[in-house]
Amino acid sequence: LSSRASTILHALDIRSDSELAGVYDGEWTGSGEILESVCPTTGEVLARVKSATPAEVERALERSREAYKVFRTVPAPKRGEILRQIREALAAKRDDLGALVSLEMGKIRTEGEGEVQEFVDIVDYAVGLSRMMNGRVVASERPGHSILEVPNPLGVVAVLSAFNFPVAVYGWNLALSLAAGNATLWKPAPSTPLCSIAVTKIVSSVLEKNGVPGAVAGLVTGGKVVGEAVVGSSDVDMVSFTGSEAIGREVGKVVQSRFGKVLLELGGNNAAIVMPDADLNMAIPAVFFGAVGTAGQRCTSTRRLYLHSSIVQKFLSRLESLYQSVRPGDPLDRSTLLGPLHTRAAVGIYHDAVDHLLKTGAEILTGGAPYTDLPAPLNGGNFVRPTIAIPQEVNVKDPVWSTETFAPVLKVGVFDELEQAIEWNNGVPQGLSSSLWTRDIRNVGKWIGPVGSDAGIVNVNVGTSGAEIGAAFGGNKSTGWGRESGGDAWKQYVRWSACTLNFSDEAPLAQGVQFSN
Ligand code: UN1
Repeated sequence: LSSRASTILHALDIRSDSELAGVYDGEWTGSGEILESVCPTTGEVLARVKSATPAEVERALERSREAYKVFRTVPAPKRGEILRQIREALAAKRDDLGALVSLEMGKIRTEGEGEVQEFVDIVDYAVGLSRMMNGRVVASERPGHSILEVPNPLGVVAVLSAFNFPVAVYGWNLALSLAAGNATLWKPAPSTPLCSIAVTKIVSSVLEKNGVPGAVAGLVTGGKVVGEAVVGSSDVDMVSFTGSEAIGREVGKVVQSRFGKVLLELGGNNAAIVMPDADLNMAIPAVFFGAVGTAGQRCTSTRRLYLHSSIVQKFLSRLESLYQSVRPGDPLDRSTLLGPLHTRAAVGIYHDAVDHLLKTGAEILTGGAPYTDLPAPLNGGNFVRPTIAIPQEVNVKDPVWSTETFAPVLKVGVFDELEQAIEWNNGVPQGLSSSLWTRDIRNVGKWIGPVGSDAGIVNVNVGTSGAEIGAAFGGNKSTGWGRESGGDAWKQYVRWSACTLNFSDEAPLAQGVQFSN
């Protein structure tokens, strides 16, 4: 193993000289198919992980259920105290875990660390929540009666997370699920097993110290078969899935058909709209980060840019020079802004997208090809040039505009009226994030109101990506309508009971119904 990799793995107590156990259900096991963790920057195999067999998935599900039965009786503020310790344990490993995210996923250092920070933040939030997951008392129409809406723990929550946020998105779910008194079973993306093992080690050591069953935060690594077993299991009360629209559609159907709860976080195809009065000194760097940050691999990445006709030239020439200043490099190196795509397959997807743009007559302003001349060891990585393309026309029904390409390809369209740009913003199947740049309050009112953006995230003078944890995160339409992280998202992680209590000596029926003569 390169010293670059071994230092990081060592700091997180991950031994990569032998095959690693990829299943945790209170004990570390795993005897299934081998998953290779491949560094996207160099192509180096970082570790080989033994994923879950069907029998191991079964056992993990059983243990999760048992763990839930114990954990649901722990008072919520006590669960909050455990969360507080998890927060401390994560914060202590922030740099090492952030580096592992960069090593295994490929995002740059500050973003890898930011991802761990996002986990820390949501755990902080959940600590507070543990004393605030309140139900309510409803006025009853009957004398001597009272109605309570009571939140109780839900059961087992399965989290199927994506490669692009291999730590934070699990964190969003784990934090709320723990506060709510559930057991959580994590099925991470098969290409980021090390992140999930490192996180599970940190979390389980805190659980153990507190005498809580480890299966409260279980892990089953694996591919499609493991995912299907988890999603299809009636032992799982809620499935929280992050990934593509195509797979999300299947997950949704399977969980719905067994009447489970499902929370979907699917494709984003996010637009930024820039008005003539916008502060371009703010808007241009924000679009640059939104489109090129994380090498375009956030579900919130900016994929469509709608510019007012009066500022097109100015905007694009400045954006283009930012694009041209960016150099690919090792994401672990603090000066790098552009890391690799996560997989070889993603390079193919990038190629296909650029091909399709060219075939349909788009102008490629900059980029359009992978890097071919990088020095070793970066020549083993999946580096592509961030691309700006101007399609011939804006036709939101065309795949050029209507599909999410998980790579740094930004498409530009030109408008004259805000109404037109909003129509384009809303005209695609997805509805995750959106961003308007303006200083005119009338535009803001339009944008955030009933005739405005139909996305779940509607920003003003803030880019499409990089949301804080405080508000609920999620998207509408084919993004799946799920909400995670802050706001009222926790309400999905509990089961609600409406309890009507009668303290009187009579038993009247509601609505004045009489059933005696
Ligand atoms: C994702 O890309 O799946 O808003 C999540 C953001 C991050 C989370 C992205 N806080 O970009």
